[in-house]
Amino acid sequence: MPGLERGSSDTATGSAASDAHDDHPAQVPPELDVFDFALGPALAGLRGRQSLLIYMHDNPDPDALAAAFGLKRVVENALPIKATLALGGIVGRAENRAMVETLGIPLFATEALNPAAYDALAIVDSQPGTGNNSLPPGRPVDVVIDHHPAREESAQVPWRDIRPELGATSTILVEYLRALNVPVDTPLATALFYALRAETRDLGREATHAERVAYLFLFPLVDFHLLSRIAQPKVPREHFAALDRALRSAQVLGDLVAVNMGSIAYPDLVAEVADLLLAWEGARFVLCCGCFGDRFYLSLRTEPSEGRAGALMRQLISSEGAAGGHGTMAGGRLFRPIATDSERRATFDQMVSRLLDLIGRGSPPSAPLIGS
Ligand SMILES: [Mn+2]
Repeated sequence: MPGLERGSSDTATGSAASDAHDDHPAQVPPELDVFDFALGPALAGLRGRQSLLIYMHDNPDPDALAAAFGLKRVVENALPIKATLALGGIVGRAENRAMVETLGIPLFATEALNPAAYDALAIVDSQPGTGNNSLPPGRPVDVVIDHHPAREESAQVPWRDIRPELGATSTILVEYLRALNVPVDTPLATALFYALRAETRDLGREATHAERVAYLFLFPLVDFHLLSRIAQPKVPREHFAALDRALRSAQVLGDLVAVNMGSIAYPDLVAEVADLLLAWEGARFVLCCGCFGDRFYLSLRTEPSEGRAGALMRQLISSEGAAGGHGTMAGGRLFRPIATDSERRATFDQMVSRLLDLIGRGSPPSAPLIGS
């Protein structure tokens, strides 16, 4: 395990990375192999454990799925440990379901898992205490790898690699795989590559140099035929019915487009529609809401010049729910159950007027985006 040895010989000022490029200077240009996290000691901290349960945020997106898939590969290569991916919520979006099925990402529903049977816990693309994951309450977490702003609850986690400056959690996993020289097979490379594309909209949204480096590393390893089956999935008729309803109910309020989708077939449909509508030339903000069962979900998108979606979503939801996000994309869910159409309508109206206040737009006239 060269990674462990490199890591354990780290000094306070050294890094695993500076040693790593000495090992294979011919393959890896030095600037591609530099990262700040001391991976060796982190892995060494898991020595003696036999089973790692890896959580993502609930209703995981491609970045969460690929990061969990990557972490499984990293720990299973470096240690005699077996890792299991815990799925909270559902994989709803057609692309994400295609990703899981096409690449064989092994997920186990949290309802069917007993966390007490695992002697280590990890979470990727989320953190303890965010309210958007199914981590067992009260149990210490051993690994947190994320690119959202660091939370107090993560401070005591031994393997704590939180880099809010990055565009994707998957970037961190690519760096681990490279530093440890773990072979990256086609399914894993394709998963990580799709995650980078989806999370950063083809490197155009919040992507940094690190994402571009990871993208180039993965490029020759990707199966583009599989990738296109993921990116252009076949969808059921209901998908178009949902889009039709969403487009017809989209309201324009100045430069905000707000959509009350009512009852939705899966939670991340709100994010899908928010992404779609931000393409409209008149939109600087898009807020999309919908209920999966009695759970009220929100998704917010902003133009890059208004890059404060995460902060806006936290203010919007305040203590009434869980919120998370970055500069231009954020999501949230309310804690209280919202069961009826009229409750949905009232909650939606309340969220829209709060958001208009937060962005200083007052109460502009409302008009449908399309139709009459
Ligand atoms: Mn992410």
